[in-house]
Amino acid sequence: TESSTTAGTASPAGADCLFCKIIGGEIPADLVAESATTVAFKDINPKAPVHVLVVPRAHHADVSALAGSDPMVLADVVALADQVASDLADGQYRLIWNVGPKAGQTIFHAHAHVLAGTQLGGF
Ligand code: DGP
Repeated sequence: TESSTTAGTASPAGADCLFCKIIGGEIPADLVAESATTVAFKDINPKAPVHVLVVPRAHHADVSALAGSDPMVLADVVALADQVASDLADGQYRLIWNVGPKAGQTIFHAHAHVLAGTQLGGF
């Protein structure tokens, strides 16, 4: 028989991937928006009045891997982030992708941070 793959899943969900478990409903999260390819839920440790993580359903380690293998889903993530910023704030936001531990990445399932709802400081 053929080996099974799920359409749109570039690599298998890691058994111990926290965000795969949230997407699969095994671990609860405060969902704020979703699309066919993407989910958005509140960050557990918010750094701004609106701090939402926008996450492709398919497992990719980081945005570099996502961009290389599925740029249309990357566009979906950005579009859902923009929608969340308009729904929960005023449409003005910062979008952050941490890539690698040196950048502060701790969850190795690609995700964009949407920060909004206040005047954000400079870098
Ligand atoms: P990063 O450092 O870019 O890998 O961001 C990971 C984010 O994930 C961090 O801001 C905290 C958040 N986070 C970690 N564990 C959980 C969780 O169980 N639920 C939710 N909603 N967010 C989490």
